[in-house]
Amino acid sequence: MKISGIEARIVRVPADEPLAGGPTPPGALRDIVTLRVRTDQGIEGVGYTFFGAALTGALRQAVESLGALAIGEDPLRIEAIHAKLRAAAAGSGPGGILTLALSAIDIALWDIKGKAVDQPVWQLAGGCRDRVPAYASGALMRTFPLDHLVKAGPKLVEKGFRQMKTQLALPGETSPRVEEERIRRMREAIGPDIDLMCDINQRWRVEQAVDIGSRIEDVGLYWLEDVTTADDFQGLARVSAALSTPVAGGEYLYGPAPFRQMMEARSVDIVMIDLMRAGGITGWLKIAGMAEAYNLPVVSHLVPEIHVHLVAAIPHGLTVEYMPWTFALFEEVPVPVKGELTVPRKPGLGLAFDEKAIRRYSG
Ligand code: SMN
Ligand code: MG
Repeated sequence: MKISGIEARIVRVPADEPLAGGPTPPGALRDIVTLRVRTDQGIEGVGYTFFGAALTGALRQAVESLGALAIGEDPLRIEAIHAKLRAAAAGSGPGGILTLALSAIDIALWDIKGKAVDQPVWQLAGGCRDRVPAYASGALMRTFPLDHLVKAGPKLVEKGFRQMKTQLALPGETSPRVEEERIRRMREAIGPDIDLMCDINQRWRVEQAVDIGSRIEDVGLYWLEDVTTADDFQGLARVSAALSTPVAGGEYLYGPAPFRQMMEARSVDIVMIDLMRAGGITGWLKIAGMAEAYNLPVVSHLVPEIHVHLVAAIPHGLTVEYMPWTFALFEEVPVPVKGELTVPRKPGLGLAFDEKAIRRYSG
């Protein structure tokens, strides 16, 4: 089989918050680069990537330029294609747009591989479980008023979620007391039996993370995420050592290599892997293998429609972030029942682009 053609587009989907109707700014959009990889045997793979923001045009171009180099190659030889494309981009890697673009191609190649052998990706990638927990995310953001959060949390519980994530490091004027108050109110709203995660998105300094993290230990967070600058591996390790609350991190790292430093430094208790920054499914699985060797559980970042495959594939996958940002692209997406996702049964990723939606939202 040979790759015969590729097509990349920019699709701008509404930036709404469907899980609990969060107050998102009207007209806000999220830019996604979609990719189709065609083969001479009629099998087509779907891929996509994002995080381009103002550079989304450049990201699409990178996907197109790399994709053009893959034409004529055997789509089942994914590592060989990675090596060729990385070498062709020479010094423009390993991070940034090169890796984000490579991820779109890698995802499409795994989809093709699954379709070629008539197996879903979760089975090809390890096939450990057929159901995984999922947590609600994006519904309890730091920009939303607390009044909304205390209603949204119970709404998510009503929908069957047993786990959900909020954020601290509040915008505008805040203080350790204000931060503490918000997380306590959130906990009261959902009760003691729901797993509550909290994302800081790198906004605290190390000593702030230790201070606020210590004040809220008894809230019993399931994890505290990205408590300080993501590549300050020693700083993260100080926070992890100081708190009994598990510290999660990894979504901001590009490719497998920095994860080695992060794990060696004992920076986190839970390894979060972002599919696009990891270098696609190939990179994601390598990082997951490294985490297993360090006796650390793995959680996913965004893109639940693909991460359901990956978290289910491995023995130490903890939970899938259910953040439906990319759902508008597809005809069908996985829906949790009682807080759990069941793995897709169709070959490959089991995802088909919704043509009408793609046309509606393309630039
Ligand atoms: C996050 C990061 C980037 C986009 C959306 C959300 C956040 C998360 O860090 O973990 O969900
Ligand atoms: Mg995060």
